[in-house]
Amino acid sequence: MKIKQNLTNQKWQFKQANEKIWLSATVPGCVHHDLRDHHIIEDPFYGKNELDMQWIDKKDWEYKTVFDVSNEMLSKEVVVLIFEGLDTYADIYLNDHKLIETNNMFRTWNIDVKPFLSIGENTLRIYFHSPINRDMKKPNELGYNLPAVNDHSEDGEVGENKLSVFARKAPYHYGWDWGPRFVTSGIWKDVYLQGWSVVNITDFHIQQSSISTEVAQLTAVLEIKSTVSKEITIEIKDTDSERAYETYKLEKGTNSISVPITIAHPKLWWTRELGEQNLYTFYANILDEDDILAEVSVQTGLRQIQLIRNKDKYGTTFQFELNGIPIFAKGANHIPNDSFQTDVTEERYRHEIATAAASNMNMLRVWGGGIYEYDLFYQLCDEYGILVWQDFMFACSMYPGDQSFLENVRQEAIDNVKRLRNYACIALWCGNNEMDAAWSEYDEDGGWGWKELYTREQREVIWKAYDDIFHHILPDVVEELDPTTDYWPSSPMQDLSQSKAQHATFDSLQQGDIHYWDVWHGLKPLEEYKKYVGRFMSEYGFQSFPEKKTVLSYAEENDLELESEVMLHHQKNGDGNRLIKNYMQMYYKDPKDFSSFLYLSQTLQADAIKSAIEAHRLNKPFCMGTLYWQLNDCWPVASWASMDYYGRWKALQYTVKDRYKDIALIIDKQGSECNFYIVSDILDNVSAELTIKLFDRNGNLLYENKELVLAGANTSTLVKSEKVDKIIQYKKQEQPIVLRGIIEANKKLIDAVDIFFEPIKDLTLEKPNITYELIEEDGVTCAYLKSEKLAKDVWLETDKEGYFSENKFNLIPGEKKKIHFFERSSNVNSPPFISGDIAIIKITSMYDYVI
Ligand code: BMA
Repeated sequence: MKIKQNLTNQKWQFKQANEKIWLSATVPGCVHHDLRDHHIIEDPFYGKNELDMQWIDKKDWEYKTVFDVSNEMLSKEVVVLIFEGLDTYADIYLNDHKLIETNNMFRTWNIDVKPFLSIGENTLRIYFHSPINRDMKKPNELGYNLPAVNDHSEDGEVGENKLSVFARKAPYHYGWDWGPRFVTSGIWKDVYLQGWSVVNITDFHIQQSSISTEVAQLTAVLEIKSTVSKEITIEIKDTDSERAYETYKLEKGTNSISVPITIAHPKLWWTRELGEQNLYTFYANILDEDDILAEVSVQTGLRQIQLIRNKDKYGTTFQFELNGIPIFAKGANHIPNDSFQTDVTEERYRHEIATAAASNMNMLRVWGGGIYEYDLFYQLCDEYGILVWQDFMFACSMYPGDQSFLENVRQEAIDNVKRLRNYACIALWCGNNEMDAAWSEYDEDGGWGWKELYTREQREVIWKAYDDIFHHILPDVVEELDPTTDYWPSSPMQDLSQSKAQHATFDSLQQGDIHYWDVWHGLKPLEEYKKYVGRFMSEYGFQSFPEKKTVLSYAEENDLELESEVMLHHQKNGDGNRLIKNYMQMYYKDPKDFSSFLYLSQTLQADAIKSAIEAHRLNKPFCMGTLYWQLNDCWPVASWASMDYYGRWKALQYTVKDRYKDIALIIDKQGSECNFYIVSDILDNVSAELTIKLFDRNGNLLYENKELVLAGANTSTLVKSEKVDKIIQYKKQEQPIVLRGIIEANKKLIDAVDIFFEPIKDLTLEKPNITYELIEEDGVTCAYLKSEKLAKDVWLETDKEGYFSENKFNLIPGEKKKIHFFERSSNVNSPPFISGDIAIIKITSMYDYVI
């Protein structure tokens, strides 16, 4: 049987290569992390510290550890040293013998080390070359810079040299329009020794050939290494069914073996809204008579997931089907949770994925400028029923195409497809982010103006590299190693054979996936979200600032103005603050002060994304997915995120939770008409009572109408249209009036939505006087809130970490709203959120923030 000796989490040391003194180090970790622990650098996220830390990536660094090797380990026929991740250009020495040089952060390195080990003390030393120095000559050698629009080379003091494209290293390390530039080096994943004799199972894949509720036809594909040629029996079993046996003659070397498995009446894996997240554990044992020579296990969920692109009356569908059921994808784009990935604890991952589930999501896109995520991320998505759209790690750049680069990419794809293909959540492999659209090879006038910068010959070379990677290498790896999962070359793309400009145009809405950025980068009004609805909206976004407590983690009280150096430093989208200000002027009255600006930036972001989500959902099934940009942050910053670096929910996170409800009422005002839609993501028809009430600011009921409505399963149904002038018969000076639409089924509230008839900017709000009572129910204290006057966008604050059952809601005089609190749990053995006592420290609303 194989044995493992972990070399992480033991005594490690590090030093700058040309210095003498070794200091203690943490592995897994990175140089920045260790320098910070030794107070050689300060908090990288504070103030403008980022700029003082750019020297680190221009130095070489060394790490070493001394470890004992046992007799038992050395008695094994094969001993391998395995690095699950090295960031990035590393020379590995074992007892001063150089083993290999590495050049890809995303690959796993397996090295046969038995000849270089001795019983007792051994020294492992890793020499990290500066990723900047290593690649510095490459633009010159190439004769030009490759496009890399988010590479902040100037912050990194390397002028125009866009080096990110040369290193197979997380693109966001070099800066992004929400992220700082910290080009790290280090051992960022586990490292261990593995010893085995005779046979070893090095890979175990459960390929899901055909899945239905009656039967699952599977193939267990094993990669087995053997030191002998010999007959063995393979036993495959799962959590609760029959065993399958297969006798096989192993050859010396690497063997690939397929064993068919059938499971009758399998318990299928479903997304959160559709059913249970049933998971199976499969075990593979290699038997030699009665002895177990090797064993391995893997967990997966049985499901069929497909991207369906069929011609229909509008164009071509772009929808995921799970076990034959069309899914409307509700979710967000995920970026790495930290500039220093090894700081992301298990608890932070759980918090993120539990937040996605609590926000009624069923899909996350692991975007291509970050990392192939840790296994834990996908395990949690499997557990919570959240699909993953998985990009390969290429974004907003063009890459070199020499043979060694291409081969490196191919190996990277093999490692990661193999590592991730057993997760039930993996719904799609996507080649890259926005490269096809930015380059736009087949549309001379399209794209971001990149190809125009190159000569005809250079253009050909650059496009050939693109074509090789995204139309050959990556799809071939997916086809070979994960043939039941679809591949899509780039996001966004209209079709497999052509590309148009990134920004949606009316003629591109009928097919493919869309990144719609004219609202925000193009300063188009929010109403445009309604016009540009495509088949699958894989990106669109709107920025806001984090809450004050988070701002104060990087700024001092006297930095608290929009144009201060520190605030500008924590806004990486050059135009960001101007855009927030412009939009705020368009839609809101002026903020009273800086704190008000922070609050209003959040409500504005929530209002913007709400209108996009509603437009996308009510167009179901024309549109079958909405993934806003972006769920999380990698440091404290102004960004498009719905939850900040500390995992604190912005107003948008609450709005998403509300607008992603599996059954939602959407009121769409079109001119003088109000259209009431019920959008359902569940598989039963919904018969509900729709109530429409109109209130004045004192809570007087001006109008009420109730009727029974029927909404279709898994679609959007227009259940009622009403002329607005018919229902609003009030005098102008009595505004604001609010229309509340409510849907109930079996006397249970399903959804309630408010709309106002005046633009928010024109609303005359009065001091609301919000009060609350604390009441203990089911062992926890919750709050009942009420207000004397109409209160818009009520915002509750607490000093605990966690989330309220609702926030950013309106209070109509006369209503009592019950709010409870879910506390973030620091204990990974308990659920990520626990129902806890509410402790409100502040209640405000729009009235408090505007002039
Ligand atoms: C999209 C993303 C990111 C970027 C975001 C905001 O294009 O793919 O590259 O951070 O927009 O500009």
